[in-house]
Amino acid sequence: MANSKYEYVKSFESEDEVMYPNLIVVRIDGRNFARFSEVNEFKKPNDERALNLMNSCATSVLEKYPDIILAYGFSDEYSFIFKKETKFYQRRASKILSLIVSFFTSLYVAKWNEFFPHAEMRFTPSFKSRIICCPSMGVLQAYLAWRQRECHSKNQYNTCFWMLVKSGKSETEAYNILKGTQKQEKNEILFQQFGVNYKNLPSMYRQGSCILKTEVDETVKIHDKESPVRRSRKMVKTVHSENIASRSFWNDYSYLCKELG
Ligand code: DGT
Ligand code: MG
Ligand code: MG
Ligand code: MG
Ligand code: MG
Repeated sequence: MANSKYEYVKSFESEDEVMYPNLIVVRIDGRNFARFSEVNEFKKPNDERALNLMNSCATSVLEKYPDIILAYGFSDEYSFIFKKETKFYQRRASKILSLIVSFFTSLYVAKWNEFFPHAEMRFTPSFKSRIICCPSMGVLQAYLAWRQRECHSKNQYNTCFWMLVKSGKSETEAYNILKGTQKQEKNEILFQQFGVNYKNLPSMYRQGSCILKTEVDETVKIHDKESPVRRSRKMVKTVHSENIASRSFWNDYSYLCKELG
């Protein structure tokens, strides 16, 4: 109610606008997915259904909110990147965070059956979220490279770990074998003991998933008798084989630089 004697409490709301020109990134991450994945019997170390479910939810987020132009995710996490000029919810962190994380969680529950048609969901999922405020595109690129490196190192470790366990080692033994090993040593274990070339594993597991908003030109004919018209349409696409840290990624998708730089 306007001008009521109680309205002064509004001044106690915390100010949390992400100041322009900082870039807004929202990262969501499943809460206690170690347990969620166990209870729902996800395949180890990667369950394609679970990853595709995450990707599908993230795609829906991009389709719903035009200002989100890029997303990167792996395991139980996703980062959403807003275009630099966004005025979404007056750039207020708590509004943006709560909206994205609650929408994502609803999608995860609503889409579950599409990806796990024969398995009822056990254990209600929840996600937490945070805002990362990147002062420049260089920092954003470093942020994404960091998350992708995290994807790589976790996946390489988990791949080794579960191969050792499946070959008969106990979890403690597998843990001790891998303790302190470098990347190269893990690749050697995979190759020498299991004949697996790490590079040949699916890129979605090794490098995560990148969801991009691209503009495609299409020709449409509205009525049979009229001549076709060209129009551009925003399309959301998912790629797995990208090295986000590389210059070629940012060259290939140079329109992103226009929206972010
Ligand atoms: P948190 O985020 O601190 O509440 O705790 P967690 O347990 O969610 O830990 P986090 O986010 O560091 O690690 C993700 C967990 O989710 C990790 O235990 C592995 C599990 N997970 C994610 N994707 C898969 C999958 O495709 N298959 C299996 N088996 N596990 C997965
Ligand atoms: Mg988690
Ligand atoms: Mg954690
Ligand atoms: Mg995680
Ligand atoms: Mg309301």
